[in-house]
Amino acid sequence: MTERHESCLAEKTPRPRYAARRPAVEAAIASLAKKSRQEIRTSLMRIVTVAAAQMGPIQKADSREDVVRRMIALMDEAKAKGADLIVYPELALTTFFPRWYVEDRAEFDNWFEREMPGTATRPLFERAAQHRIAMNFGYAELTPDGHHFNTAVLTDKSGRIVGKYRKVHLPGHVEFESHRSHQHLEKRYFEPGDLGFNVWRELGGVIGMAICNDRRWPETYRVMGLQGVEMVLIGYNTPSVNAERSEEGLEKRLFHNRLSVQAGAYQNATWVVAVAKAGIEDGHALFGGSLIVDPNGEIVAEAKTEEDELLVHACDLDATVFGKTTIFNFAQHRRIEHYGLITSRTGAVPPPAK
Ligand code: CDV
Repeated sequence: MTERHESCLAEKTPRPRYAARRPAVEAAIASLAKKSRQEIRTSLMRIVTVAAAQMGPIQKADSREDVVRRMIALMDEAKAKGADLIVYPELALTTFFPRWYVEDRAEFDNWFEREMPGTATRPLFERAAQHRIAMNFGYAELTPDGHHFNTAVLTDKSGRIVGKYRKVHLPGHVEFESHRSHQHLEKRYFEPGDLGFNVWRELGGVIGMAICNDRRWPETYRVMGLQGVEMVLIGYNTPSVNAERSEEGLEKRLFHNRLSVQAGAYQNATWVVAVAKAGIEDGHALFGGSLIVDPNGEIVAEAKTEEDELLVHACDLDATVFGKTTIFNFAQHRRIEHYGLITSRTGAVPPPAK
């Protein structure tokens, strides 16, 4: 072989180029080897298998440890069913305490968490990391500087908190109101959230959070829709009867629940996972009806009980693409020059009477 021929062959050999790429290729292979089959499938196909973990009632006397044990049992079941993400209700660690009127601020601080995870919740985070399952749950947050929020967190699959949301729309009232069949004192216990409606890149998609009453407001979904949200996670505690209209019972309340969630999903071409705390808490009824809604606004799974109950669905995040690029292609069709009142006016002001 001539020298010239040898150098030609040397030029053609892919070895030097591969050698340069080798560390990256080996790192990719090593990281793939660490992933489960489920995770590889998820990363290639943008499937997020979500478990909506409806919870039955939590009584005033139940401890955080009791509740966390129930949450872990639901998580074990979710993992066995292949879930990537488990979604628990609003204020998942306690009874829905804003129904109780208390004068003494110190007394009601017992319902709040000063750290997350704390002693009682650490086992939940540890189990999530062990299972490699992301989670979302709500709790009452007391900040180091004394602020009270109705909060939800999102963790990644290693149990690290990657996102926090503080409830913006607080229903109810501040003082005891005797005309109501039950009290709903969220405005007494909490300040309105100060973080806005953010989204996070997690699980191969764009994930957002909201809490309970937020689900009834189109602005909630649209602000996240404008950030390309593909899955909205919402926990709730909703009394089965309207405190100010006793004839509005369970059926109508469940209808409004579906209506709000389905409209939010369809109009923003996003998955929505809405999860209840349900059943009779110290004599007060909360409805169930947890549901997973697809980006077309259709219900793909719905709870049947008012107990701890798991709904599992494999959500294809690419199912959001059609709506986002056609009828709800915001960039193409929205007319923001006509939407000013939405951010400049809070209450409705009808035109002057004739
Ligand atoms: N926890 C809530 O925000 N509950 C309200 C009730 C009071 C109407 C809800 O919108 O479901």
